[in-house]
Amino acid sequence: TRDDPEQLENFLRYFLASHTDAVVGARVLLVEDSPAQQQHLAAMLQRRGYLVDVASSVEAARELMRQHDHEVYLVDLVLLGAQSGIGLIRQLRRKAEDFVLRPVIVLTGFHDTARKNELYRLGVNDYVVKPAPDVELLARVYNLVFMRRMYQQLQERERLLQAMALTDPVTHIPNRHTYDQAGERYLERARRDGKPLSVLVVDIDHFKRVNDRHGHAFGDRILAQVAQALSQALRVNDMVARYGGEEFVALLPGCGAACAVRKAEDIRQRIEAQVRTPDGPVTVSVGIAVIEPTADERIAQAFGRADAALYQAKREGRNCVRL
Ligand code: GH3
Ligand code: MG
Ligand code: MG
Ligand code: MG
Ligand code: MG
Repeated sequence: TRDDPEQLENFLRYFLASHTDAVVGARVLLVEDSPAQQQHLAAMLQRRGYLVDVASSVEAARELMRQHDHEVYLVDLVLLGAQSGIGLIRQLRRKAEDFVLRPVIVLTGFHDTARKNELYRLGVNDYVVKPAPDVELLARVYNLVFMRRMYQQLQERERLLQAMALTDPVTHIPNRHTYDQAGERYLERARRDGKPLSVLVVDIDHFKRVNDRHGHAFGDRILAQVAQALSQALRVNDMVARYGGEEFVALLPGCGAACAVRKAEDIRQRIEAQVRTPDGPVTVSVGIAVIEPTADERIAQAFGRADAALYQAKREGRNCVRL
């Protein structure tokens, strides 16, 4: 077999042109006690852009692991010092995710099937008998760096999609979907705690006029400002969401009638004081429903009562609070 890394590198270079961050700058930990092997492997990896930390013992490896995050671990079995590489490998296999996030290649002189199988059972990703051709080692290291980075990108993307699915893009507060998921949970918790839960429905007054006079983009900015004022008025355990259009819903756990009216009035005044258009202050009307812990009511029914109270507030002149 020919040891020619060049072919592999050409392929990687071609591949990297469209996956720019793969491999470049990957930090690997080489745990190897033979100075000749250390020198050869470190230089070979460094030439390809890897950052290489070298340790001759498990103790030295642990020290380097405290200082840096490594993307691949190359671990020899027989090392300097009291401990063999196995102890280090066990340390690198505590959580299921370690298999992807802390990939291990065993580097060993042993050609021993039983030992090899034992290490795979421990959860190592790969097993290389020394001396291995450079091209083989490079390919194996690359596979693991690539796997790790793809996994991280996937996780990042998932976090982003999750956040996008739950957040309203105009106001950056939770959307209706989040409210629907949270509502019943809030109610159950309030009942368990033997405390009331208040539902507030907040609707901007004459919002259609704002859009008609100043445009939809301006209207969007007003929506965001109202959402911000609402968030500022609430406590950490409260939740507020954009229910739809220019209507918001807030859940206030542990808040009975007097508390809910006070909160709603605070919200109403805050928005009137903080949010304005060239025509004057923006105002909201608020409808309130209180669910007592003993009441047999679904969150959707309470929302209906709050919405009815909101209509009453609209009928009775707007810029007011009704229970
Ligand atoms: P009321 O005081 O009775 O609530 O009057 P209103 O004008 O606020 O109520 P109406 O339901 O008649 O109009 C709501 C307006 O909200 C109409 C719609 O164009 C606007 N709107 C709904 N969603 C958005 C949005 O995402 N952005 C903007 N800019 N406007 C929106
Ligand atoms: Mg050794
Ligand atoms: Mg309306
Ligand atoms: Mg309105
Ligand atoms: Mg409305």
